[in-house]
Amino acid sequence: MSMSNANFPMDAEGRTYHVGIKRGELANRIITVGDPARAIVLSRSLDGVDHNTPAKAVCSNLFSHASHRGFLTITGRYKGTPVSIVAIGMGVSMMDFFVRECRAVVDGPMIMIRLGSCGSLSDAKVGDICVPSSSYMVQRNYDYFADGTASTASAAPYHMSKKFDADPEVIATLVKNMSAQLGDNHVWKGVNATADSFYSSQGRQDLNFVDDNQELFTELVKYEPETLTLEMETFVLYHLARTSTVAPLKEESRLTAAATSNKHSIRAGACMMVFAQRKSNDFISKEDVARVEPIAGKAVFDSLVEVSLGDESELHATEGS
Ligand code: R1P
Ligand code: URA
Repeated sequence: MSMSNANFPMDAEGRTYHVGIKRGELANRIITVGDPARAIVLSRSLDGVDHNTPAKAVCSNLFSHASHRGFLTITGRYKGTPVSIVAIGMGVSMMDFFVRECRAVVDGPMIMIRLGSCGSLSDAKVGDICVPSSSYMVQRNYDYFADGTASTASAAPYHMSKKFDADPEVIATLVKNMSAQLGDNHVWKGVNATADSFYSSQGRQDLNFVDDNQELFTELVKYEPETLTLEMETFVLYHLARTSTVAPLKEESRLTAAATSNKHSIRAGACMMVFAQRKSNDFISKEDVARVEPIAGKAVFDSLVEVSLGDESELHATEGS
């Protein structure tokens, strides 16, 4: 694969370097998930899908592209509206690749909703759905662990960022549609914490490493009493949506953060299925994942097509190619 433009690499066909998609292959309305198998489960709700397609395959009448870096993009229509599903793998860097590369190849406003899994710090049980209206980032403070520093450092071992908000209408629509599918008592609102590790910065105890995280849950709840969930991507989605510009800036009119308007080209939201109940130590069963995933997926698709994008500049995404 030969690429040009070191600043934003693309190949001769206009495919982005990591997600591997080009203009015309992606809808303005996107569900993003971690697991490619979840993307395939969700794709079964798209219009015109052949339900005899083998379980692990994408139906041949949908557009799909698997990139060399592990991203899987599927595009079709839901109730007549073009939508895409993009599986990104795990972690904040993958979310950053996804948001920036998808934004680069689509014209007009976009909506991106993450359907992920999470750990619950609240009373939400395994199989319940959490819909966070904002997210902060929990990062290991690497300096704290530098040789000879930990015992004397006054800094804390983990750093919590400021919160960034989701789009309120997207969140309200997700809560409504999730409640319709699962019942009010299985849908939770609150704040998400995105961690830079599944282990240390999510308070998991691992005696093979010095993590100094025994008090982390207490610290998180003290920092933000409405902390509901711990996972690994949502903060970057909310953060980038809130720093997205209405139209690509011209170099000469580059905005500073302080001057950025409150209008953005990306509307973002997220919801997570509770896989790990961190207070009771329960973990979800395979059967519960298989039960909840498609139902939650339908609620996300319903929300994705219900929220207005502001104008009708939606791409007519490729179908059947
Ligand atoms: C960790 O097991 C992964 O699960 C969660 C975390 O954010 C992390 O990516 O989300 P997904 O199920 O979407 O991957
Ligand atoms: N994903 C996470 O990041 N953490 C959990 O505990 C479960 C899923």
